[in-house]
Amino acid sequence: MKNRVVKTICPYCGVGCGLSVKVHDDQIIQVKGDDEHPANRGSLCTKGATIDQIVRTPNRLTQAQFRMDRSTPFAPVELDDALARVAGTFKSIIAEHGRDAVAFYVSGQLTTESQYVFNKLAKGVIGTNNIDANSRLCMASAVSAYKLAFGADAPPTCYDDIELTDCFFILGANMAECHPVLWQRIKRHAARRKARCRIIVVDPRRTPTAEGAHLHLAIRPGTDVAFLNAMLHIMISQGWISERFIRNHTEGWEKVYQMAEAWSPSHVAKICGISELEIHRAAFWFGHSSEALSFWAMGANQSTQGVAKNLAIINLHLATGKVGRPGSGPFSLTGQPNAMGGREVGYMSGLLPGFREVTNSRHRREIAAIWEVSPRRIQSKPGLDSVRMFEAMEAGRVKALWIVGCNPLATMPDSARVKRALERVELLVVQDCYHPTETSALAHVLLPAALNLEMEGTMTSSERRVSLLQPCVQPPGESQPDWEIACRFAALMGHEQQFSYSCASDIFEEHKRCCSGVHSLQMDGISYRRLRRQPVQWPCADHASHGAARRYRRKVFATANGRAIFHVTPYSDPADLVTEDYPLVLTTGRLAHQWHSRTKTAHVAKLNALNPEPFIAAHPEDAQKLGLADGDRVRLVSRRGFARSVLKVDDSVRSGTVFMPFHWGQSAGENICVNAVTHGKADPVSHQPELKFSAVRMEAA
Ligand SMILES: Nc1nc2c(c(=O)[nH]1)N[C@H]1C(S)=C(S)[C@@H](COP(=O)(O)OP(=O)(O)OC[C@H]3O[C@@H](n4cnc5c(=O)[nH]c(N)nc54)[C@H](O)[C@@H]3O)O[C@H]1N2
Ligand SMILES: Nc1nc2c(c(=O)[nH]1)N[C@H]1C(S)=C(S)[C@@H](COP(=O)(O)OP(=O)(O)OC[C@H]3O[C@@H](n4cnc5c(=O)[nH]c(N)nc54)[C@H](O)[C@@H]3O)O[C@H]1N2
Ligand code: SF4
Ligand SMILES: [Mo]
Repeated sequence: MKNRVVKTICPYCGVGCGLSVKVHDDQIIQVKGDDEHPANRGSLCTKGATIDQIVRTPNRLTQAQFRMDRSTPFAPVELDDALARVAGTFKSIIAEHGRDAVAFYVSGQLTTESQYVFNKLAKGVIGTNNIDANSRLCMASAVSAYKLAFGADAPPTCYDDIELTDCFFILGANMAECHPVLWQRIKRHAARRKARCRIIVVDPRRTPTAEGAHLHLAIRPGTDVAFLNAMLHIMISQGWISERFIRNHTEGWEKVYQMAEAWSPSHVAKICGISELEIHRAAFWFGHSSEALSFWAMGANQSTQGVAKNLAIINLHLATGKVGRPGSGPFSLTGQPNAMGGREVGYMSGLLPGFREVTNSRHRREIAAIWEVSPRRIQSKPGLDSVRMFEAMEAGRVKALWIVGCNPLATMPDSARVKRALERVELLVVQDCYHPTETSALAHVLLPAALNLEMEGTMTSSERRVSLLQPCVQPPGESQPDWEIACRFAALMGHEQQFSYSCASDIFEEHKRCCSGVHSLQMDGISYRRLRRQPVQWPCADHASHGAARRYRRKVFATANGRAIFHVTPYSDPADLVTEDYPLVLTTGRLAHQWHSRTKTAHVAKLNALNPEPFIAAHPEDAQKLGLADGDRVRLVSRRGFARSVLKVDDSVRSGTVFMPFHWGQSAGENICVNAVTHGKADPVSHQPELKFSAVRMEAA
């Protein structure tokens, strides 16, 4: 057989790099960056470059498996048999306990088509809004903030703004490790512009990103809102704001102006544990540069102040008029490869496709018409968000859970609680590409999913760019694209007609209909045929036009009166109390060469050589106070549980703060999972849990 070259998209992060994959005889023989893809122009990071090794692993789940109870081993079954059993149990649970006794937990790592179909299955067919996504742990706060400030979700910016800005303001994002290809672009641009371009990084750790910055503000974890309010305070007092922009294009300024007055830099310097001068410098560079581009990720979103942090960043852009023009704007980074697709299809518990809400009766009617179901099928009350979904399972209210593309036992906060919840449900269905994972080991039914590299579909990157995935190799065994499994199930539930798609493109066309007429999300100009030639950004009204690289160019926002809205952002302390018993702050996060719970990266020798094992990083002063030395076995104890690892004495974390990566789940060793320590308290608006702040003590293990 001849070699073929297939163009597809990296299955890892939200940068959305194009891949050019050489295939021989159903085997990937070479992976390169796609020179023509605008996200990466040929570049790749270590993860993208090694995807050939995650495809044919010994633990690929290639067949459906079933067991009556968790004490017996799994037995292989035909996929349709497995689905028939799931359908039977779903029906009897619904008959006895109602539709909300079942729930779905889905993923930003699925294609848009799969996300769309699962959402339709839950909200339209079964009639429960109990479908939520791992995005709740990831970008829920950004979604809420964009809607509040601009009237519609999604960043107004694009990657090409990188080469047009004078100031990068990076807060709570470690781009060098988590969005490496974008970071390379930032570094290249800054090097070219020399003193005319500044990089500011706000992070309690001196990450590789902070090492590459001109100014690193190592604020105390959780104090961002105070810091951002002080930046606004300085910009107002120095006259670096744009009164014209504020007057003509915004509302709510008066209250924010008054609020900012209270946040003097001297006061805030104490709260944040940095010097006043540093705040002045950051404000000067942001306020004084012609253009400023803000990037943020989990250091902002994963917080009980997640929405306020987002809004406080957006306030800076609105106050200076640095939005809706090339080189400027607020740019939240999506983490997963297709978290943005999930936003389009509305796969979280309160949303419907096309930026609609379940609480809005017109929205329900519009979507019910497209789904060909009765509008009464779609419930008007938001379903359970992820954290509450697991609480409801623990309490026995949710009795069946179907997980698609998530590993919550390893990745949700407070894993003891997650385990109790998963063990209590009468039916746990896990649809994954691999088995065992921490979560799949507790399942009753396993459904074999194809990998992104084995299917057609679309994914949308951080910059709203839709790219086409094309199958490089065949899915092994009986594994199938997630959407096909959902459609087969829907047929068994008596809804064959509404799920009679012959290919992924049929689903995309239906998804487009949901977005048609929604000005800020139009996709009418995007089709598989067009995507085969090149990826396209939305909104894109028709085939003749390019997708919009930037939004709000005319300074007309998606709010009712077209004005962007300032929001008052009061500062409050994180939820978990730091006390004598729990004197340290644990923050958690990522390493450059591992991906989440490692179901994929564990198979790649090169990546494991680079980030071989878990550790707990602590400042030398904190280690010394406790009489601990580098390499000691230690454990972190919180009010929920503990996690152990090897101590890495490291002055790159602030004194008083410790850091542990969350890549190693329970299967990597006993008591090794950091999420045994974290808690589920969440932002009151976005319901995103505070994975970046837990009070702990450290002790010798
Ligand atoms: N290599 C790799 N890349 C990935 C992933 C991966 O697993 N591995 N996952 C992808 C996904 S899903 C996501 S969501 C993104 C996440 O990308 P990032 O958000 O960049 O990654 P994190 O390490 O979770 O957190 C970022 C930083 O927030 C800092 N931080 C903690 N608390 C605070 C705080 O209170 N304030 C501020 N300002 N900063 C704080 C941490 O020290 C950390 O350096 O990465 C994506 N890319
Ligand atoms: N302590 C702490 N915890 C965190 C975070 C943190 O910063 N700190 N970050 C949070 C964030 S931002 C995120 S996004 C979550 C991620 O949380 P998860 O999504 O739960 O983590 P993954 O390990 O990526 O799990 C994905 C699962 O889906 C499978 N999978 C991959 N691709 C597919 C597919 O195409 N189809 C199917 N059916 N299965 C697939 C994988 O094998 C794996 O088992 O973790 C969160 N948890
Ligand atoms: S930067 Fe992200 S999308 Fe690009 S190759 Fe690396 S993991 Fe893949
Ligand atoms: Mo994420």
